[in-house]
Amino acid sequence: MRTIALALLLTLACGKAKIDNASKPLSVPGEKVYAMHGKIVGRDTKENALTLDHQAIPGYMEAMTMDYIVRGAKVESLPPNGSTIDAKLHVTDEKGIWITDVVKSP
Ligand SMILES: [Cu+2]
Repeated sequence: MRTIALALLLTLACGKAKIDNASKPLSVPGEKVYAMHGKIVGRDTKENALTLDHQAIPGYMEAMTMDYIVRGAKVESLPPNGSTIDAKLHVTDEKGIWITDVVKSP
């Protein structure tokens, strides 16, 4: 029992260490991409995620505040909390959702 638990733990740890969210592919085949506009209200450097208070994304999501994994950049390098931003939201059926191209709105 203990061995199984340890093996599982190692598998999870290795899976995570392999590739961090910031370095995962920016795009995958079959994804849908939506334009996002909102405000950064928080960030999680471990998950490389931003908490965004964003406007409605027509055809996909109402306006709301939620966390989004960021790919292609470290959240530490993105505009400070309180910034109004534009981003691209990538949505897949089985590989989750994430954002890229986070830039301060003009
Ligand atoms: Cu949402």
